[in-house]
Amino acid sequence: MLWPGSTKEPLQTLVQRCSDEQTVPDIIFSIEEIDTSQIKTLVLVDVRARARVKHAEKLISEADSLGIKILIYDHHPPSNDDVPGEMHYVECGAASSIMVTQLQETKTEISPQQATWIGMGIYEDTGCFVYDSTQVLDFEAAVWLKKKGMESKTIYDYLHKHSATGIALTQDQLAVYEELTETAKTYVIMDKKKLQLLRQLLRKN
Ligand SMILES: [Mn+2]
Repeated sequence: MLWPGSTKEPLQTLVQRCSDEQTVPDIIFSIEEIDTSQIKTLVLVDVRARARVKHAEKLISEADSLGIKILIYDHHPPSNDDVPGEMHYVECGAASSIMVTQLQETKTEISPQQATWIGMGIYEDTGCFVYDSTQVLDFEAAVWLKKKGMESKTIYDYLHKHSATGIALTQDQLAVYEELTETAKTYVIMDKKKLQLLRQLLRKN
């Protein structure tokens, strides 16, 4: 999986969390890391504008001569800058929803963890289903993922920390947040029974 540089850090966190999954692909951050002569198909997801996939430009421009087939799964509307290839365009709020239709069509089974990560794509890209671009397909995809074990709490926790959908934290702020949560200690100042007694006393006075 060739990944654009901009989302490197959150992605690394994600990959670490998924490391117990056998199906997590190797992440490649630069095209220079791979032997392009071995590539038969280039699949673009959530992008169709050539200007946004500069990191894969080498493969796109040489696709014909290298015999590489290009498949595109995207929910962005067409433009003059479209990458040439076999386009699978669906009008919906999240490319993840399109991928869910592919999983449904091919009757591919997924784990609860995979359902959670795919679901996160839908929550993120639809602003938790409130953006105007959100379509019926996004809701239907989420229903399917929920049936496969998608964990809403994990999505809430992750988006809250990493996304503009929740509280947007910078990498520095996130580091502080993580240090604080990791080093936090619990002190019991007063137990529940004493607290209730104190409240009763205060009420009487
Ligand atoms: Mn998208």
